[in-house]
Amino acid sequence: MEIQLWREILDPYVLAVDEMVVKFNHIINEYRNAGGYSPIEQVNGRVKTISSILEKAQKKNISLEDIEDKIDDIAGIRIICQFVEDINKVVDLIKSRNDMEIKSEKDYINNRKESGYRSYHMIVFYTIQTLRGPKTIKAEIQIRTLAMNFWATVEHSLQYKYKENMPAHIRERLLTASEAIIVLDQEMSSVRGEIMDAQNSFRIKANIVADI
Ligand code: 0O2
Repeated sequence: MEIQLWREILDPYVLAVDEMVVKFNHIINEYRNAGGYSPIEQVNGRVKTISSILEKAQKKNISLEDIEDKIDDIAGIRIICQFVEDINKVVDLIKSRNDMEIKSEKDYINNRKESGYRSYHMIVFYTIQTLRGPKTIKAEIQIRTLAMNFWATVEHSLQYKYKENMPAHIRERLLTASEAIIVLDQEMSSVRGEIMDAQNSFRIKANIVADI
């Protein structure tokens, strides 16, 4: 496929990712400006690269015409939370919006993947406005804690390094690390109230200083 054609296909996804990142960042600001704790710590977005789309299409036997139909994560949003409890809050928040319609959900928090991967996935329909009128695309929203993100980032790099041939002892270590992440998230949850109080009073002080 020609590069110009790819650009035409991917441009709406670029706009959708940009818009969604702005909106989620705005939610963080709304919480913080109200002096509250934001269940969203940070948000990132990316459009899948052409080579990664082609790789996935080949792996899943998807023809080029079916790419938009069958690949749900061309647009990807990653929402990072401090605590596991925040994840459900973010899920509810997304469900309550009228600019994102839920297509499907996967709960890898309570149903950890074989690799040890944990995260909450939502596929949403999102409509953007183009010169040719509205276009609805799909986006994958991954919601996870900072600790889960640490694990997934390291594991993703190792997957990339070893492809299909990750040595068994490394896979075992990653599983052990994934269990440690569950314990870490539980421990952090047990001090969640304390941390939120501390963060709120820090922000209030910082706002007072900024106002002076
Ligand atoms: P990348 O490079 O992050 O874009 P799908 O392939 O999406 O149609 P699948 O594989 O059942 O169907 O979807 P799933 O399990 O919801 O996974 C989609 C994405 O979740 C992956 O995208 C990863 O980003 C992440 N993910 C899933 N499993 C793992 C895992 O074991 N380890 C890590 N680190 N991430 C995982 P891509 O396209 O595979 O990769």
